[in-house]
Amino acid sequence: MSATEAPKTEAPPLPAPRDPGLREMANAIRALAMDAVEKAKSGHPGMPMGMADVATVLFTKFLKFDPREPLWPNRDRFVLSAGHGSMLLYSLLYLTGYPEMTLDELKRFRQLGSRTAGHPEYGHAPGIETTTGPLGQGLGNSVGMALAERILNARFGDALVDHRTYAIVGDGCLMEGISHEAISLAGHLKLSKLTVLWDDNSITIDGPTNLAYSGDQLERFEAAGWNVAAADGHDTDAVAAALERAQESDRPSFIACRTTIAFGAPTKAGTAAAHGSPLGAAEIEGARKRLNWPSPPFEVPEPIRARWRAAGAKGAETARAWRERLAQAPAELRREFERRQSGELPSGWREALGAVKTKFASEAPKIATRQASGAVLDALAPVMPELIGGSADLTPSNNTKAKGQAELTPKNYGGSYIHYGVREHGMAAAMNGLALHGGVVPYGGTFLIFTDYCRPAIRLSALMGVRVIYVMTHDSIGLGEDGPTHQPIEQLAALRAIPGLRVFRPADPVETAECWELALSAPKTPAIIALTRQGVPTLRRDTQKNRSARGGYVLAEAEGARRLTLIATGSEVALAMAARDLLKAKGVTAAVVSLPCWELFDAEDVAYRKSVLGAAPRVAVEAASPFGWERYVGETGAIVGMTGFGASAPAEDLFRHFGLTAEKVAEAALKVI
Ligand SMILES: Cc1ncc(C[n+]2csc(CCOP(=O)(O)OP(=O)(O)O)c2C)c(N)n1
Repeated sequence: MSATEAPKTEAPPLPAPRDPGLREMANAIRALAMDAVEKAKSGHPGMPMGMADVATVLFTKFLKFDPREPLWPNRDRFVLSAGHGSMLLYSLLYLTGYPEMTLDELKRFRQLGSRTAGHPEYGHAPGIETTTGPLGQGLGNSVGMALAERILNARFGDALVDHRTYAIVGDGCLMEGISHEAISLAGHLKLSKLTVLWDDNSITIDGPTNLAYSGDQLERFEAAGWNVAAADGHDTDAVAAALERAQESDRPSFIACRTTIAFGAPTKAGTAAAHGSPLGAAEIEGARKRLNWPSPPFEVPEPIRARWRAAGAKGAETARAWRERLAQAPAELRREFERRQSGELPSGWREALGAVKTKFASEAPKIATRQASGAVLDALAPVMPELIGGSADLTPSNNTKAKGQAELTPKNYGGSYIHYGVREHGMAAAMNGLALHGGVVPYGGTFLIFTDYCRPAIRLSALMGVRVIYVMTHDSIGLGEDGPTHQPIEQLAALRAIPGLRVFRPADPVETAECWELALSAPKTPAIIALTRQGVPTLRRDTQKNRSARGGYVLAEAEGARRLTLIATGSEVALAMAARDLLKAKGVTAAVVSLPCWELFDAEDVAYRKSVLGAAPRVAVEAASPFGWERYVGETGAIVGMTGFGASAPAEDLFRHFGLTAEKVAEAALKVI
């Protein structure tokens, strides 16, 4: 039998459920999932049908939520990491009474403009805490959410912050590499209020998991410092008992829930055929019989619907009691809590940043922009308690730890600096979770080259529109001797290709402060700040305006009629300035444009862009792939960049070797005018 072929014989009747009432409620999920997938002619019925019992126990007995107040800050977080099972989440939101998740939305599953996208999308409907679908990401997010809870609990106390985070993962989530980073980070940090429920059904798309996996997940989690348990995922008592025990653990909890994919389907249950295709009319009819669910499609019998609604209504009282506690909290604490929840930054942060900028402009240091970034953080950390920094084991290189920032440890969740370990992907996914949770503003560092190790999570930061700041240093061949494995070439272009992400590459210390200001003041936009390892001169002496805010600007106008425009970013802006001098000596008047952020510049109106770029021929300079620069230099311009990989040598030798010198830029310029 092939993996997707269903057995011919019909399965025997289902064993009697432990709790018929709960089974009926779970069957409502099963029916809605089958019907919605069937109507859409696409989707994944197997997972929701398999995990329906587990989810019913979680949502009726454990999860603290209020559909009428879905953003209540102290709610438990629920993450469906196995995002292909989205109908599980949508059914739960509908059944428990989230007003925006209507039956009509379920009927419009996977259709354009519906709230019920193929995979859960953050922002489409209240109750969807994060975007999932790329397997394992949700698990990574849940670690960040559980961490945010501990951080805020340390600051605001049990009365205001005391909730749990639950994630449902599948075999796929656990096979993905990111799961390793996520679970070992959570275990290390002893995130005891995180509970992961595994849909242990031994099925993936290709067939049984033993085609590709022979490890032991319980032992694996245990080795990572988790509390582990196993339960029959269709035995509601056993699931409830395991969830109960998880509440007592001083470690994060992992519960393997043994389930049958597409539980109830007569011939496809337990097979890969039920993973990602509509079951088909005959199979659905058979499932309705086996599950004793005679109702027509999309109809939930009133008594069962009423029980679900009652379960959904339970949280209102808990939410009300919490609001009362907030109202009774000392005024200053309450204001600070509310400010942090809203994402509004504290008064004084711009002044603190402005002071560093002024200092840079007056002292004009020749320092690496990573050092300038470190100085910015030194100034911001004391006035921005919500800043939660970290690095994937490159703290001294990334300059990410501000003076006075305490380390966050399992003994001190009040710290604001996280040693993420060598776990770039886990760090990025956790930062998404931190930002989604709210109350904190995460930033984290590694080398720019290793954005490749974070990319799936960076992409989701952009897709969701969350304020995560990636501090990515060692941003070109300027890092020198570490060589081509460490020298980013195509990374800037690849990051600029991600919609909704802002890629900043500041030229000097003043621009570094400006880019930080821009990254922080965009509450719904993630940012990459690409920073140099090597020293760069301070080019900007003016500080009145944030000139990086328009993405690009004329740093030095041509002396006389402009015959050429040199455009550069980061460390190459100084190089362009030197080329401008060489050209001047040859009688060519050139302007230099600094372009620290393409995305902001492209959002400016045509008149502004034209005024900056000018009508004269253009030459772009960036020690990276030329990919994409054509848009600014046109067909008649030139691009001085890196057409291949770098090499291992001192930085100055590399810039010379690869033709990234003022002389070469001037030479290229003379050819285009
Ligand atoms: C990173 C990533 N790789 C591949 C996929 C495609 N995909 C979706 S579900 C799935 C199999 C997942 O198996 P499992 O988690 O066991 O789900 P189940 O079959 O039990 O529903 C795959 C490979 C994906 N969504 N994300």
